[in-house]
Amino acid sequence: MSNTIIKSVRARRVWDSRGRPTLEVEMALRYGATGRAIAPAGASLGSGEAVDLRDGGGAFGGYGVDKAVAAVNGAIAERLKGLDAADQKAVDEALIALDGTADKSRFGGNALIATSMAAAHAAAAALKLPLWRYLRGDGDGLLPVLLPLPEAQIFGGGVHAGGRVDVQDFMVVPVGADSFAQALAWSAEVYRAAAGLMTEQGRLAGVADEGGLWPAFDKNEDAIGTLVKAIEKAGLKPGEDVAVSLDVAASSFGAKNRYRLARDGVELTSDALSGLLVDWVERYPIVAVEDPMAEGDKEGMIRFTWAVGKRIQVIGDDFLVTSARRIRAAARDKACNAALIKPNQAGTLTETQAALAAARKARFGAILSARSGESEDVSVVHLAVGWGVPQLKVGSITRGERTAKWNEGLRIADALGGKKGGDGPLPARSAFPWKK
Ligand code: 2PG
Ligand code: MG
Repeated sequence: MSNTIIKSVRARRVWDSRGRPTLEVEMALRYGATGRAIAPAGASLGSGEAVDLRDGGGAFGGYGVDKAVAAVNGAIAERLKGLDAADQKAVDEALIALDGTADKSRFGGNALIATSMAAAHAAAAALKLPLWRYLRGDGDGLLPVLLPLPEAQIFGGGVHAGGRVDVQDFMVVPVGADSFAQALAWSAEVYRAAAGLMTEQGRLAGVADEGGLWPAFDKNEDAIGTLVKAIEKAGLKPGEDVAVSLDVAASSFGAKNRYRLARDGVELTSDALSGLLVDWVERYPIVAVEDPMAEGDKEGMIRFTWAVGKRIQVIGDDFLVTSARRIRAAARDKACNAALIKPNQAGTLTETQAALAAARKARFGAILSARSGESEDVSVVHLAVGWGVPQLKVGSITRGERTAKWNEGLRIADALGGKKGGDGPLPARSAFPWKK
């Protein structure tokens, strides 16, 4: 009798890094194995994402999850009991059918993703495997296991910093690092150097939602300039050792043909915003730009990708919302060349994996990503390693909900490198083939 048959599913309210309620789902299998997962939550949301079920009303600003918890403890638990947790597809299909809505709004994307991930954790526990190893399966047995290349936030802006600057994430990508450990060490040195520069300029003013430094700048571009200075101050070569990556998150300050960069005091057409970003790409060591245009501005995405898509990653986040269908369409239109992969945008692991498969088929880059509202849950790191996703984005190198993920990556790297004395190679060169 299989030891991965689901015996019970229970949810509880726990708290995320913004102090908002979220839910944790715990799944118990026959013969005692258990697995649990916590739903993350975004702040800059794509309109095509799976919708979280929130209670509304006055408590917790409307962010309560009592209804989502009740959905798991009631209908979802009832339906999943007796299914095989190791059959992720069957579990996810049951969740999707039970919810019955296109946007997962009945039971909530939060209830579904926590349940879907808890099933994977429980099955891995029953088989006595680390989650990444369980997810990898047997098929890729001969391929080397790679650690993802980190993308770490140094300044946090946009809706994660009260709109203090318009661009949302100013990140570093340690393209020249030889290992996951070195990539993190370099990111930490740059963070420290950036904090030092902000102190010298009298601009150090706390941190944004993902632990990146508060962006007390006069112009958006100043943040990029300071980031490059910080890389140099850390004794690293901008572009060669450590490159810059931006998440413009343009949907949060504009839509088709009307983008208002409040910090720069300008209102730009899509064409002009593209021109501004291309200019930045030309003058700074930028290797990736995420959501350069608003989610509905396909023409703008095509224009920007045409201009720089051969040189840098143009990443779709709100634009693609981890949807296989949208990724296929973007590939046809040449509207970007990389996909941010966020499990809770899709709502289940099976749909997340389908989006990843579509990205691979399109020869897109892929970045497994956490959300701005996070917890100690480290599932995303295991998904990245287990599924062989070449890059990982989990916010800054500070704050427990972020370091929980980076540190889990270090543990996996150690476990992998134990035999050879190394700590697992990075796929850096393949993620950015135009770098050395
Ligand atoms: C993003 C993420 C992470 P959020 O836009 O890529 O930075 O933010 O989770 O708020 O969508
Ligand atoms: Mg984004």
